[in-house]
Amino acid sequence: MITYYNPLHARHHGKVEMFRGALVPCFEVPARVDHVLAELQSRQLGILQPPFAFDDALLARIHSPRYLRFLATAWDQWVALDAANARKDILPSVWPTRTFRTDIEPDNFAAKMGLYSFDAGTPFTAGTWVAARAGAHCALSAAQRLVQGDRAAFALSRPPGHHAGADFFGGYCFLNNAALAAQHLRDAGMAKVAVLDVDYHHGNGTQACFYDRADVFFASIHGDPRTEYPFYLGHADERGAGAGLGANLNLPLPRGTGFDVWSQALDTALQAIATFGADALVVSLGMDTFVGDPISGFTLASADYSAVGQRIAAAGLPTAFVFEGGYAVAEVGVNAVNVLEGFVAA
Ligand code: FKS
Ligand code: ZN
Repeated sequence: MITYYNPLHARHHGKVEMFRGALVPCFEVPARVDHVLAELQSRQLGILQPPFAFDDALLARIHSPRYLRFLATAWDQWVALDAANARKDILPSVWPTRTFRTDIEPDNFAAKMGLYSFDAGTPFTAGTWVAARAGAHCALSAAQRLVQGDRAAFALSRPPGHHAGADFFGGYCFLNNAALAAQHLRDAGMAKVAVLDVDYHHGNGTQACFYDRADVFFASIHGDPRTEYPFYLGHADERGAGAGLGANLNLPLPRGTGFDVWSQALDTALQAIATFGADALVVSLGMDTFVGDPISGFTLASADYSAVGQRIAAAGLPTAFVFEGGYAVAEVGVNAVNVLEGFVAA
């Protein structure tokens, strides 16, 4: 399977995130991708290729121009405030909640950070834009590979993407790689595209990107938002709006759910995608459903991931895998590559 690996991923390396009233070391670290890369190489599964050259205009197919302008200049704005800022990550601390205006971009930098974010767990660092942009190009490249007729491709990059919306970052995500891949498949002429999100956390950003559209189906299996991040989206009654009604499927599951029940949800999601009649599939491949994950609550075992890959392959669709979460760093490589190997073997 062709793998688009983003060597610039390590330029995004947050120091701390806000967690339970304290700044704690980031969970989303460069070593995550290094472990997947090492496992791909030791099993000789991924054929590494540099991404295609894409015009950044493609990013604007999903993200708003003012948001992209902000991401591209945020670090320079931060350092311009105070040269000493260069040694610190940026974290937002003020947000426009209900009744506030979001149509006017404030001049104040902290206010801009809040306008374009939704949590204090997502540090913006010196290399965040460079890493996120290259990662998005990897996801677009994986999609392009399907356009050229490949059965599957893998975008191995970070930061992840599925929490990022048209004009906001959060949940360690800045550019929505899966949404960009799905949109690219649409723009290349695939009439119907499905996104299957198997990360532990609901892909609120991806859902929001396509919620009122009939051409992109979004299915997600995740921790129940009543108790699990990102909390404010991902309920079962969110079925899409307008033309998109029926093209959104949320399958929230309680903390503690194991592979028996989780895999039934996977079959439900894949059945819905088949009924939808997708021409291609984008998988938001989060590995934080693993029993050993430090911030999540499902109990999948490493061996289960081979079966996940097999079941996804059985859908018979051209499939772009896009790497998302997974914080049991030592096991994330084995688990992710188990999915890919299960897919290839099927
Ligand atoms: C731990 C605090 C929750 C935010 C968790 C973000 C999860 C991100 C992710 C992604 F795929 F985007 F990386 N902090 N109780 O895994 O969904
Ligand atoms: Zn996650």
